[in-house]
Amino acid sequence: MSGRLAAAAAIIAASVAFLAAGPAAAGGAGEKAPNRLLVRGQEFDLTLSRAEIGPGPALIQFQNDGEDPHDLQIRKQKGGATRSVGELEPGALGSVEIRLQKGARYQLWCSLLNHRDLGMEATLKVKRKQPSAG
Ligand SMILES: [Cu+2]
Repeated sequence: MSGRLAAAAAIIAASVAFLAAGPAAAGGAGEKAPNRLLVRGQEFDLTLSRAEIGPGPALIQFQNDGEDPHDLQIRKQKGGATRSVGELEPGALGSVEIRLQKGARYQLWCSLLNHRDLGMEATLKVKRKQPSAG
């Protein structure tokens, strides 16, 4: 029971840290902050913090909320290079920076064993335009 609570607290802490480091945390003049996406994986699904994201540079974070190791693969639906966050132990957080093509769709999945077939996959849609900064 306390293990579950600790895991839940870790998830909340990760989410808060993620939200706190939003676009406003971006640095120097003229440097465009990457868009951010948090992907949470467990047995057996992937949950995206947003279904759509702006084009251009993106920081994709992968949190293993499960009880088994998982990884995260990302590839444009129409093909191209596969980027990945390597295998993570339960509770671990990893990230990868990627440049997202406007209007494209990307597949995300876990490549371990048969996890993808079991449901560890998701689709991310890239908008045609960057939403105007608020
Ligand atoms: Cu997996």
